[in-house]
Amino acid sequence: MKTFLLLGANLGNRIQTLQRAVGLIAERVGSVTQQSSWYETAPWGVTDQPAYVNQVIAVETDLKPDALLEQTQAIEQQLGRVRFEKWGARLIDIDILYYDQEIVLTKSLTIPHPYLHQRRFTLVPLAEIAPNFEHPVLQKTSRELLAVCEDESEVVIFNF
Ligand code: A4P
Ligand code: MG
Repeated sequence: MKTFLLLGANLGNRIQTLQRAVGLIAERVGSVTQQSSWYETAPWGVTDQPAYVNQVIAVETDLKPDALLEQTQAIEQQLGRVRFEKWGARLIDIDILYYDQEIVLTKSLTIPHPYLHQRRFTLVPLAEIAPNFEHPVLQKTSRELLAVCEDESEVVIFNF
């Protein structure tokens, strides 16, 4: 199964945290087949927090969605994530954007990710690596979702 994951970090050494997350995902989730550029993005939701670095990766995995979530949450824990408030600052956040074309709606999991189409910090890196992947509910490609997205928050390629 091909899954797309969104990685986000806005505290500490953000790039190093993302690189460590990709390494752990490759060990525990499956082969990482694509990685977007790193993007520095204005905080969305709670705006009074540092800028994020976001990246979208594609992973080929044998894990079922619930086992995938268990692994991504364990990796968040291992990388020292402490959750202070919803949408607030964090060392690392890993969201499951897509799991093939499947639609998953359980107590702990909503796939496609419910805010995917509303946030430029997700759509810009996603459209970079998967411009023609179709959202199974909205039936639009990443490129089409980005074209109609009303979010205007800043998303720029990360510069050292
Ligand atoms: N959950 C349900 N569906 C999913 C899914 N598809 N992927 C559940 C991952 N988790 C999913 O998430 C809370 C619960 O969501 C999980 O326990 C899981 O069962 P969380 O990551 O623990 O909490 P959170 O991240 O504070 O809340 P939430 O609603 O996930 O927030 P988001 O949507 O992750 O937003 N601004 C910028 N620029 N870049 C960012 O990356 N991220 C956020 C967090 C806010 N602002 C941001 C960014
Ligand atoms: Mg999250």
